[in-house]
Amino acid sequence: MSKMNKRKDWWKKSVVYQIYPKSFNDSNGDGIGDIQGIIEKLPYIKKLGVDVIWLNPIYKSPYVDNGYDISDYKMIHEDLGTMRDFEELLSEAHKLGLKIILDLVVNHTSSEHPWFKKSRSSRKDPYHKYYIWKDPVDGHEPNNWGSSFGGSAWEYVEDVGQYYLHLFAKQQPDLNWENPKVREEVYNIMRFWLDKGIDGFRMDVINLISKRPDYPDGPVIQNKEYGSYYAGAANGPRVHEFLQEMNREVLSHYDVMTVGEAPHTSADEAALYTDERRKELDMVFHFDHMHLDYGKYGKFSDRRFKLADLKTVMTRWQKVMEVHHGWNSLYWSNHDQARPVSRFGNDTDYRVQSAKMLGTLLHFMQGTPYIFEGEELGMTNVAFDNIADYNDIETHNIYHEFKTVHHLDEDYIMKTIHLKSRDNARTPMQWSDKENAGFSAGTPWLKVNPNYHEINAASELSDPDSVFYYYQKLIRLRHNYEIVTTGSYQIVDEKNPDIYAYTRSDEKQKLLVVCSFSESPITYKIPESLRVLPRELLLSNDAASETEDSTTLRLAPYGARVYLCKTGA
Ligand code: TEU
Ligand code: CA
Repeated sequence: MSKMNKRKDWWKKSVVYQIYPKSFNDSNGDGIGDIQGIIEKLPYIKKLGVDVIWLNPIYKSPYVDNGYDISDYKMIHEDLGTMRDFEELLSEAHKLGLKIILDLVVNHTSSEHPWFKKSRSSRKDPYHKYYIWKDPVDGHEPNNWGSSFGGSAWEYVEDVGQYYLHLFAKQQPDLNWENPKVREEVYNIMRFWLDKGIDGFRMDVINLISKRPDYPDGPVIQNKEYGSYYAGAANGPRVHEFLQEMNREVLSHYDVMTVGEAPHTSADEAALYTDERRKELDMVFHFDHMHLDYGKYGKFSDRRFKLADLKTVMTRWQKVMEVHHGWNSLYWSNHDQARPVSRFGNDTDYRVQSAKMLGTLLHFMQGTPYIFEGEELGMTNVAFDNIADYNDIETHNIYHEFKTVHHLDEDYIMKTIHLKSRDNARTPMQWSDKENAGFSAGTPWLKVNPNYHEINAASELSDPDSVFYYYQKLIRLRHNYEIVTTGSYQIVDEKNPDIYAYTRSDEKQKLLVVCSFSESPITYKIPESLRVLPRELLLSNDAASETEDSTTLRLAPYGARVYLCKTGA
């Protein structure tokens, strides 16, 4: 029975904690994180203060793409546990006031899914049209699209004499959303989980589900071998129609939250997904800030982001969502991205300070913040010397492409992998300085970051000045100050080369957030219009802040401050 509650926007005041189950906590010593392991850590998650847990895929999968290749949407992957384990997790989480959202991966399935096995058997099979098949053009692939994981996005199958589309690995065939039977199957899967009482979905590359019917060639960018599929597959002609149908048929009947992953989507396009009047999704993950350090070959580069670009991108998203009744998702990292303190901060001399600064910068913006497991500890990137120590399909593909297509040298290739591999986020959670960082009594499926002796939950829980307790304060301030949810964003001193400052305003008060990206101490003059206001220090990541006068802040390297200024009666 679906919950016919009026949909509430509880997610606007929530903070989400993302768990990559394989890497979170191993309860049975097989080296793989599992659902019972998550249950063991619910008190830790509750102590942090978050409201929602997002689980990366937990379904049956051959793990070609670590669960983003699903072969049974209604079965729990045997490595993670059983359906009873999941139901126990959901029940225990709800008892603690924690909501759980699942990862909905319906742009594609695994090639091991029974639907695909039937689809590829014959053009006449009723399931054939569940996927996207095209006849060869002049004996070749139907167009020049490349897969996200290297090679062509088309795979030829002799039995049917056609190519099928896979925007990701060839073991991840794209579903044909033009087929109403496919859409009904997806809605059925969603109701299956929603009727168990889950609290929503993160929707994997949901903006790719509607492809342009002419499947046009794409431009060859980032020195790739094949054309980009973004123009032909991102934000396609029927995507909003499909999502409004999904909302009407399923989501509107439940009190749930949705966040759609939307690569290659501008703020203006994203507003069409998240404008609550359109009844599609509550928010989307964009990638504009994730692309600021892309280089000649795209993601795998040794370029560093520029603060000016970060200010431009974040400000654009804040203003567009505000104007269009939309809502932001706020994140620095996830299971696909490098660790924030390594990518945007300083993970050596100023690791703790810069981790706290990055948390401050993000958590006072408009939107729902997402904390990826270990971010609350200031966990860092890893640097495995040998490519064989990496697991991720994307990493292995780029290694091969850089070697065989671009003939780059091993040192440069490994440098870009150290900086950008998705395995940076997937090394086991660091619980203690015990063997395997307390993650497993067995051999972890992916090596633990050797810095777990210094960086781990146990040591941070016993240190009142740790990143963990700072994140706890960030979350508490969001819960306690309505202005963090509702205030209007305004960037301050935009041209400052070292400082990112902004305000959030309502009719009576302003939040002033000042964050330094400099590795040197900075004397910062508060802009005239703000320095005259009475203000209260809400949060700071260094003690010096206690002794400041009203006009000048002396910020330590990566210093951060949050003030509440009274403007009205
Ligand atoms: O990621 C989609 C996506 O855009 C990624 O390919 C991203 O661009 C890339 O990982 C950046 O390096 C989603 C999932 O989050 C990812 O884990 C899956 O591999 C992918 O879809 C296919 O399901
Ligand atoms: Ca296990």
